[in-house]
Amino acid sequence: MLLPALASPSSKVALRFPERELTYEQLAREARQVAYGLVGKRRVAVWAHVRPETCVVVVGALLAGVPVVPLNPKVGERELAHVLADSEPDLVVDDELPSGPPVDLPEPDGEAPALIVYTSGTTGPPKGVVLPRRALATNLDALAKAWAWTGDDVVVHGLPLFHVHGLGVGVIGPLRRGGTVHHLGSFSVVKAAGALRDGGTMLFGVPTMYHRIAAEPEHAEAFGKARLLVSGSAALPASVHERVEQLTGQRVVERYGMTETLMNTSVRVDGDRRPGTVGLPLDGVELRVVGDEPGEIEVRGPNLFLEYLNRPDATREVFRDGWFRTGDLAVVEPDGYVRIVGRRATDLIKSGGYKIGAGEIENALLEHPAVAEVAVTGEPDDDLGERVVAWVVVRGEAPEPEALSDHVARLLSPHKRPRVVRFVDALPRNDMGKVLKRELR
Ligand code: MLC
Ligand code: AMP
Repeated sequence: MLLPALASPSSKVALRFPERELTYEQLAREARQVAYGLVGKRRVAVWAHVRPETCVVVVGALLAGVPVVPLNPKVGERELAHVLADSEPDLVVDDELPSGPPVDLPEPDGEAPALIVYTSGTTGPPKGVVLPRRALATNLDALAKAWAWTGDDVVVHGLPLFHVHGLGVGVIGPLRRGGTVHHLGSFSVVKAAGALRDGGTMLFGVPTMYHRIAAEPEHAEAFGKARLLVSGSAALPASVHERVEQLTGQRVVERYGMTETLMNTSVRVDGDRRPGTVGLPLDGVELRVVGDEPGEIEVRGPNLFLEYLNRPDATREVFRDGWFRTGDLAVVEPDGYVRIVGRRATDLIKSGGYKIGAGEIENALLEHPAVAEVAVTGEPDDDLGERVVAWVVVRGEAPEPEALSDHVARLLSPHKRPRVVRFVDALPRNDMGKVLKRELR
């Protein structure tokens, strides 16, 4: 059973959001009502606003065995059109929740798709990653073991609910344990500190959030009290790790995951929290580094996704003899700790913990009338890890840089917008006409 705490629900708080709390009894009742309204549907999309209703719909769909596509509430028109055309939901849930008398349904099969999460590639539009129930169940249990995570834990975070970090690990995780999610509404250091002072035991965040925590020493004592500070979705710089330790007395636990694999490795609660490493493979996850070190990380195990929706070609490409090729480059230290040192594709950018494909942004910018040629790169950024930079050859008069950023935010998503626009006379190209991005950096 994926969510045992909902089968015999208690009066304990399951979901705590700024505007409303739901106990397990309330959540179970509301989710079973949603489940009634979803029975028989092939797929449902939900606008993943940060509010408890999003979790109620996701849980209702999990009870009903209907795969859920979480939609970024700020998604732009082009990206939304793609996600809807690709996933073909027979219902898109926004303000009005599907409803009816609460139903009890048999537990769906472990191989049944649970979530379809869209993730960027280097080129083309995002792909829908189809995650089965057993991936969620086994992965959350492996994390529970790694972190001694129980129903007594209150997980605090301010993550978006349309990715596996915030929704999978951050919401379904605590619900599987029978514990509490305390969502901040949106991330701020002050709100995170307040929630930890108010009973929070674990904090989940991306490195950008820890960078901001390290920059606000007046709240250090609250973070020092947490049972566990966990970072993931991008590399936590050693300098941030060390600064957080100096300020709070706590060393951040780093884990490494991916939409297609959920979590692969983590430092254990009683393990050595070495800066720059993501710990050991989780129970049940097999990990190997292929080729000369640093080599590519490949993983195998019950944590893996089923396929990219409607993309058998792309699915085939990422598997080698049953092993999933992550594209991440790593070395393994003598004691087995994994140290991620880079990425195979230069056209993937991780900004604020979001994966962003350069090609997708280039295609969007080329639709702007003032853009003749464009190349998008990622540049180191203290706060975001990397920032999206657009190198533009203009057609006619140069537009305001903000106009190009807004164009991308409107077509794709605000987090994909270029943070810097550089106008150039020409792009460096090789004899074949291919842009030499390395020369732009
Ligand atoms: C600014 N905004 C605009 C805009 N400029 N909106 C539209 N058009 C424009 N031109 C708005 C934004 O919408 C937002 O609104 C606000 O301004 C600030 O947005 P931002 O610039 O994106 O915020 P930023 O400071 O960059 O955000 C940092 C952050 C965020 C850390 C809070 O990057 C974040 O939430 N990251 C989490 C990503 C994540 O969950 N990744 C997990 C992937 S799964 P408003 O209203 O929001 O303020 C994965 C697997 C694994 O990786 O291992 O976990
Ligand atoms: P996504 O496709 O958004 O799920 O992002 C997955 C990618 O994020 C991985 O392939 C890694 O490149 C990166 N990532 C996640 N966690 C970590 C980590 N702890 N350290 C370094 N990179 C990470």
